[in-house]
Amino acid sequence: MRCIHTHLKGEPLSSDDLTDLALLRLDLMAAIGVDDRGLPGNFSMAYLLPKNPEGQLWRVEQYRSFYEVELDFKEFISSLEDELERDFSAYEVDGKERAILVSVVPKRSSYPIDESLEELRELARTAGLDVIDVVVQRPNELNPKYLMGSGKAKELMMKALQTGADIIVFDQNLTPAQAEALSELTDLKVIDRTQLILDIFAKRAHTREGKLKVELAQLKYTLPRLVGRGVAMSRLMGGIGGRGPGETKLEVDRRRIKERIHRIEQELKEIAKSSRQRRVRRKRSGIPIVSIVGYTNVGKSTLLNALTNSDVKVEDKLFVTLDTTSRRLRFPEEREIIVTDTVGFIRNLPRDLFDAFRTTLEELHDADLLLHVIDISSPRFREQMEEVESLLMKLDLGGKPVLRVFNKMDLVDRDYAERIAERYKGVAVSALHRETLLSLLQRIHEILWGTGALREASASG
Ligand SMILES: Nc1nc2c(ncn2[C@@H]2O[C@H](COP(=O)(O)OP(=O)(O)OP(=O)(O)O)[C@@H](O)[C@H]2O)c(=O)[nH]1
Ligand SMILES: [Mg+2]
Repeated sequence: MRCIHTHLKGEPLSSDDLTDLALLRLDLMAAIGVDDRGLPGNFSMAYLLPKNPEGQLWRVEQYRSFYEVELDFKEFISSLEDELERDFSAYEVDGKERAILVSVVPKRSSYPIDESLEELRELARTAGLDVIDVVVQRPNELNPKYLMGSGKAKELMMKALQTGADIIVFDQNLTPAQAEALSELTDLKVIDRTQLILDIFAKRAHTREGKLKVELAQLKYTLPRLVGRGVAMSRLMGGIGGRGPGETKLEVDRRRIKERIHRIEQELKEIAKSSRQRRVRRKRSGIPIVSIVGYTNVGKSTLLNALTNSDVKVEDKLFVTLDTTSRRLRFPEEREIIVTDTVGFIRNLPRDLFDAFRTTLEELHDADLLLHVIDISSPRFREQMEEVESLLMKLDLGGKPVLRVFNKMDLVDRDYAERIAERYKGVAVSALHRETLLSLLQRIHEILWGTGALREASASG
């Protein structure tokens, strides 16, 4: 497909011509000048280049006269095409989608760009994306249409094409209008942080309840983005690897989605009722409940496993656990507790997901003690700790006894771990090394049953 047009004053190809060439993936963009007599004059053409070390996207060739052009166009384009084809198939790495991460932050803002991008990178990795590039834009002011300026947005799309990216992930959340405007610039998928997290949750949800909650959050996210046009819809909502609410559901209109939301909410209410009854029974049994909370990937499930000899799934990825798991832990003298593991927290947890998982977190109200697990080996552990604690406040859990558990002490200096633990009145442990858990068990015992010394902690499931 080529675009041949006239330039009445014989001017060379404009930058708009060239961006169209790239963004529309044309084979050729040509301009024919017009001479004084109104006949064909000079001639310029541009075509896309295969990947090259100079990072050139296209080549422009100029001819003084249209009649000088001697080019077997068909042959030229088909050999170029072959080259481009080879280029692109070379990109495929074990079927992973290639992502470019983008952060757009106004110059004066104090937003923690690097930290946030680091976390976005982790999220992308968890979602199975292969991050090939990270782009940071610092405009004087945000452009409401594309977040960044339109020139920069086009540049970004071209870079994506050139590097063979499949998907662009924004660290900032895009408004429905921005998501639509950006998708119009390109064939690539454009998603934001929220959608990435929704996607991970969708992949992770296993129980009926978990699946319903994630679907609810996805539908609520989708609804305001279903404005009019149907074309961008499947692209916008396809999610990574085509997950997400699925094509057919996307074609249904807003009303059907609203109905679905209503039905899910009803079903979740039923589920909540029966789990409330279960909780009441458990509460009545009088066995103290200790709930493990904390940022995602800090080692909550590992700790549950170590404490109770269980084998809840543990992985070095974000949001491995979505559903609550409870296990018993016996102390000497016939004492026992119920330990529960919960979904991890994250900064800027998408509003819809927070709402959806609120009921899961409401179980925390039954807890007699919260173990707040913190990954002491993370350079961001203080921010993560504050984030979790402010979320607990939001959930009205501020009054619960909390014990801070500084995990992964095996990865840091021992003195450092102990100093931090002392400063925050917590304990330092390594969930991977059960012999480090004694002081934790001691503290749990003290908090629940007073000071009686705990000599021999038996951690049998
Ligand atoms: N070095 C070290 N690694 C640990 C320790 N505890 C957990 N890990 C690792 O940290 C990663 C995350 O552990 P999980 O137990 O899945 O973390 P989580 O908090 O349950 O994570 P989510 O459920 O995804 O929120 C895994 O790779 C664990 O092996 C520890 O004490 N030391
Ligand atoms: Mg877990």
